[in-house]
Amino acid sequence: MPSNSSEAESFLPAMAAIAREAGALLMDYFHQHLKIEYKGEADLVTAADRAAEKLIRERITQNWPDHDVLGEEQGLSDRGSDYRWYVDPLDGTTNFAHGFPVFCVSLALEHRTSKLDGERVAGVIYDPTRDELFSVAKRKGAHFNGQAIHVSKIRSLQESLVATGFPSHKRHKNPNIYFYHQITLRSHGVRRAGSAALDLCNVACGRFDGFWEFNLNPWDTAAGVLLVEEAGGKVTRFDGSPFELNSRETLATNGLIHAELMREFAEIFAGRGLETPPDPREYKR
Ligand code: 2AM
Ligand code: CA
Repeated sequence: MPSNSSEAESFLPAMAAIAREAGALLMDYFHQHLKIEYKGEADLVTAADRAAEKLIRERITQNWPDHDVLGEEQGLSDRGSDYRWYVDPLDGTTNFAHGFPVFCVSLALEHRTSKLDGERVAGVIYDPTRDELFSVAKRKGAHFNGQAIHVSKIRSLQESLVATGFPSHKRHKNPNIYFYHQITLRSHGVRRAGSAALDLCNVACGRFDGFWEFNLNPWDTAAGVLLVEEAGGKVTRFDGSPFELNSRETLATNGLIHAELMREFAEIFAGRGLETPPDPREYKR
């Protein structure tokens, strides 16, 4: 099958329907969870994650029986196809577990043109708590609930609202707290809402001017990175080199503050120290 932009776009209605159906399923679990409160939290989350991924895999297989699927919960089903789906059935699991309504479903489709080369051609991210659907097809632009979207026009970090995230495990090995500190001092603020896929949506539609995170997995970024790029933004590693799904560094911006954030990151990596904490007489003033 040829991979062209019209073909990529033709996947979107079915992708959106799958994401909406999985989102509705997550909301059923979410409301149950609020009633259950203290009992079986981990089990419930695992059940929601697994049930949503099972549903998504069933729908993909019904529509495209030969496509490969890589999902957060079940790993890779390799059927030898040129097409591969990246499935995050519930991005924002920690939020979900605590009843904090910031989570989503993320689906992306990659077309491999050779053994080494593949490009993401389409993606959807659905936030069932707000009924917000973000969709993207390669060379066909990014959309939010059917309207074309574009990244923000903010030109300096000082005037920017940006976002980052922290992993739920191995936080002691994550250097991001230093970045969080420095960028907080140099911007309007750094939000940390707990869903990388939604953070990327918010860059794409201009609510955030930039986003960065360490160690994300392919299913967290596959749809959102394409969305930012098609919305006119830029996504690279922290040193500006090309982003890949296994890069372990994601820097996504409106393009205009990209170089400035890269310079800040280079300085932090080079060891510019944290300012010492202020004396209580300072911060109470
Ligand atoms: P999840 O909710 O699907 O686990 C938090 O900013 C983001 O990082 C979320 O998108 C979250 O996805 C992801 N995340 C959580 N724990 C992680 C880990 N240990 N390694 C990599 N990404 C993680
Ligand atoms: Ca995730």
